[in-house]
Amino acid sequence: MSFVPSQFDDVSIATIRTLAADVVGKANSGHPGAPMGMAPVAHVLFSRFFNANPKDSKWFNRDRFVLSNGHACALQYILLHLMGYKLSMDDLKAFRQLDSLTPGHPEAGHTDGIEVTTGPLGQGFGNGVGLAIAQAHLAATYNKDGFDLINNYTYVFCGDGCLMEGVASEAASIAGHLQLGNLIVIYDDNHISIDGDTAVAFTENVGQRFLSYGWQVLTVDNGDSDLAGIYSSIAEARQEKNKPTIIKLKTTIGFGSKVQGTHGVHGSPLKADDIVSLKTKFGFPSDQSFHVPQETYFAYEEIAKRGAALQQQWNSALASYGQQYPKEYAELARRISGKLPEGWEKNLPVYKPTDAAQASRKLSEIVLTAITPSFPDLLGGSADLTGSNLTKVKGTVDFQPPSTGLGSYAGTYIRYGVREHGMGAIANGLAAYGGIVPFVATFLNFVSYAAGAVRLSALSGHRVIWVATHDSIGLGEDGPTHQPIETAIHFRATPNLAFWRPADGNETSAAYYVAVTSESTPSILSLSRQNLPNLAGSTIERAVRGGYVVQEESNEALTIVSSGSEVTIALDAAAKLGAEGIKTRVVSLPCWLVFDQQPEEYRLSVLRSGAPILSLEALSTAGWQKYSHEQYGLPGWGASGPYQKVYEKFGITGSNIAAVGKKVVEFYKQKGGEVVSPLVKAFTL
Ligand SMILES: Cc1ncc(C[n+]2csc(CCOP(=O)(O)OP(=O)(O)O)c2C)c(N)n1
Ligand SMILES: *[C@@H]1O[C@H](CO)[C@@H](O)[C@H](O)[C@H]1NC(C)=O
Ligand SMILES: *[C@@H]1O[C@H](CO)[C@@H](O)[C@H](O)[C@H]1NC(C)=O
Ligand SMILES: CC(=O)N[C@H]1CO[C@H](CO)[C@@H](O)[C@@H]1O
Ligand SMILES: [Mg+2]
Repeated sequence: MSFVPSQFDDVSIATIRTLAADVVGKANSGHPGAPMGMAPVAHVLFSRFFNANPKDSKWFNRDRFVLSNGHACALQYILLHLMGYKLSMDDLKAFRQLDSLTPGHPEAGHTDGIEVTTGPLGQGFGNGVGLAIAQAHLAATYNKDGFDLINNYTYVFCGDGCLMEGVASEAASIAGHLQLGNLIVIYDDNHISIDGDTAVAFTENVGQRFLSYGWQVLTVDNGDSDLAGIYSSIAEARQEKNKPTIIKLKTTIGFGSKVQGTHGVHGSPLKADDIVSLKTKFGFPSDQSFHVPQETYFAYEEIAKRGAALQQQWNSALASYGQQYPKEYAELARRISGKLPEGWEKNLPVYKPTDAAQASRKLSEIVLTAITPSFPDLLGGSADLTGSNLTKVKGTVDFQPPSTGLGSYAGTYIRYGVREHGMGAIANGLAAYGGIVPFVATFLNFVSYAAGAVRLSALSGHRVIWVATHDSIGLGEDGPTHQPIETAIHFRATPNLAFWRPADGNETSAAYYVAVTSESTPSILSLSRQNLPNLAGSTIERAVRGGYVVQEESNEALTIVSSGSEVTIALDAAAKLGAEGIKTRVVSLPCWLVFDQQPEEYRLSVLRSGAPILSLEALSTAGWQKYSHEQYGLPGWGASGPYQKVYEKFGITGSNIAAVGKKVVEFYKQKGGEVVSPLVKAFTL
């Protein structure tokens, strides 16, 4: 296979370059440099190799494309427009304007053809690794002799910035270990980032780094015009089935501009006279903006036709597969359609009040063990804490390259290594691929390491489930370095992220139920290391509302609202207060996001007016003001010691909370007047 030039190549590349200048110029905002520099590789990749059907952007076996250097999105929008995705010339003209389909960085679920949200550098690289894992996994699970149903590639563009970021290094390291031959990264090696020449901060040998990760490394010395060289490097990358490939593509940022090769063209529109000179240089009419020659549209229509034909062939292959392998077909078709396995939720365990106390991390393992056999979509993994966080269900096989003898690509358990941030970005890619429900595990404290990826799960609506164990000072001896204090409020403040802190077995099942059935919301399940008794009155049906009354009282003097491991302590305090004639209700509030979505009437019945509400959690009290009049929690960092001693040190015991509760009741009695629920407000957002 060698490069066959087309009469349309030069004009197409010039179209992309001049359009990039116009798109950014009209918005007077954006990044023209990388799109102009990467125009040739984009053209060669999409015109010669890329398999996708612009008229059906969700076709399952399409190649996946990720623009990890998301600031270069003018390039992606232009390509989508030329290929005939649902993105018009008017959309290009509305670049970076309010409510347009062409926002400042690519957003998944917003613009047709965008697979993952990018812009925070390095994330897209990690997503690409996740997409490639999903592809390899589904291929190993469903392909049969003569039926290569899942066989496509993930292509990632990235720049210097992405390769400086740790998240990309983590993902690259595991991609090399996993021998992901279907992953092809094209590195825009233009020697420029915002501060200028990369000589000021980035002088490592990137090629050697990736070689040592186990990647194939290819170099194209002239990415500005050597189309044949670009072509043969991509072709070579596709030939390598046992290693991911990175192509170091040397380009000139802002190619064609008067300021090409400088950081001046990274993130500022070209000056008007520069745009005129650029168009003249490429033989385009200098007095016209957004000019697309017919030849360019023609060349890109051919790409779309090829994609449509490929999908048609694939559909008939899928139909014959259905004849020969009806069972596999039914399952694959279900997964492609996004439906969950019929009746999976019937396997969620329930507990009696008399069942033994267990750690919620253990309860989580019991859930996973119960649901996994009839839930092939689950693709789990842990950042080197498998034994502690109890995420590997007995009998599951590791996802590993067969040559290692450690597992297979059909395996459903990923050994992420100690790479939380990479794991989070990879899980976003797994979710974005479709057909997979990823869960990932680490200590709650170290979910913060992955916060960059977690916020993108929430922004993009990826169903990623974090099994986050050791969730408070209750982890005890490991001490303040491992005790998450601020973590819950950080993630509770993140829009569209369900942070669950279940208090017992039924609540843990409820958390899993909501996490799995919330298609467009990631969840963090915050789980205890220490044993928790089952609460009389907790049921899945009640807990799925995010908050409910676990112990009712009429004409109460006090309500204690709590979550997770502290609900039992709240109940203990309530019993002590009750014995002194101070009637105390207890509310369990395992998930703020879900509780906030309940009807006002329900919320006001749970956290009602008439008596003060005291919150209790062995974490920072920040945010609890929304649900309570008074807050008890940790004033600062935790401490190292046996966990009961640590709880005592901070006064989180039944007797101290009873004393605090008494003080609260006294205070409000003295103060006089009506005690109104903190949920009663002039407005809510
Ligand atoms: C995590 C993160 N940090 C910082 C930024 C801000 N930023 C956007 S582009 C950029 C420089 C990127 O350089 P490079 O990838 O080489 O892009 P080029 O200048 O070649 O287009 C920076 C620092 C970001 N988008 N994401
Ligand atoms: C990608 O999928 C199409 C359609 O199934 C197929 O024809 C093509 O060969 C695939 N690409 C590779 C490299 O396997
Ligand atoms: C858990 O839920 C089941 C089913 O709703 C219920 O029968 C049981 O009593 C609940 N367990 C506890 C501890 O409340
Ligand atoms: C199912 C599973 O792998 N469970 C393991 C969890 O971790 C403990 C050690 O902490 C092992 O004993 C279990 O076998
Ligand atoms: Mg650069």
